[in-house]
Amino acid sequence: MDTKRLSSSLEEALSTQMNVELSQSHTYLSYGIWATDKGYGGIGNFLFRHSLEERNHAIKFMQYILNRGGKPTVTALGAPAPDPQSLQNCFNQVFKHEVDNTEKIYNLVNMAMEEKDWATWNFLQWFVKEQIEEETLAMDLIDKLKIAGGDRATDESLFNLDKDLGAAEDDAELARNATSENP
Ligand code: OFO
Repeated sequence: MDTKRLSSSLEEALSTQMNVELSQSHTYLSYGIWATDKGYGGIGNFLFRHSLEERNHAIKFMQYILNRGGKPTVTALGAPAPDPQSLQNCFNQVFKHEVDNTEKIYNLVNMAMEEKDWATWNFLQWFVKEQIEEETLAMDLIDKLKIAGGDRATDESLFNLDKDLGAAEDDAELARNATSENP
């Protein structure tokens, strides 16, 4: 008996996204190495943690496909994105990767809606919310560097930024989670 509860096209699209998450993880790992090598150990650590998060996203896709009776396929990983040219460029690229990924998630949501596959649509809502957080986090990186002086930041302000990011929360605070007690 066929117990698969996913269409072949969604099974393939979700499997592709699993591989996209793995390649995001690959790129953040590479950016982390770049930052650490440049002497920004805190920023490197932040990027390594982010790389791990992306891998966890891949596992979430893998598990969902398996739970619905499908079979994901791990494909060859391409080369990671090239090393950034500066911290500014690194943070801009992180933001761009996240926005590109949001587009991909939205396409999956559209597919699930067209197929009226509400289980998959519901599963994907976790990623819609996650992408809001990840885009906010990337915007925060850009803002923090701007406050530190951007390309003209002093060594001292970069030292402090590096220290802060090394210890930063991985999740961005979202306005919708604010309460009057915890604004
Ligand atoms: Fe950065 O995001 Fe995964 O999904």
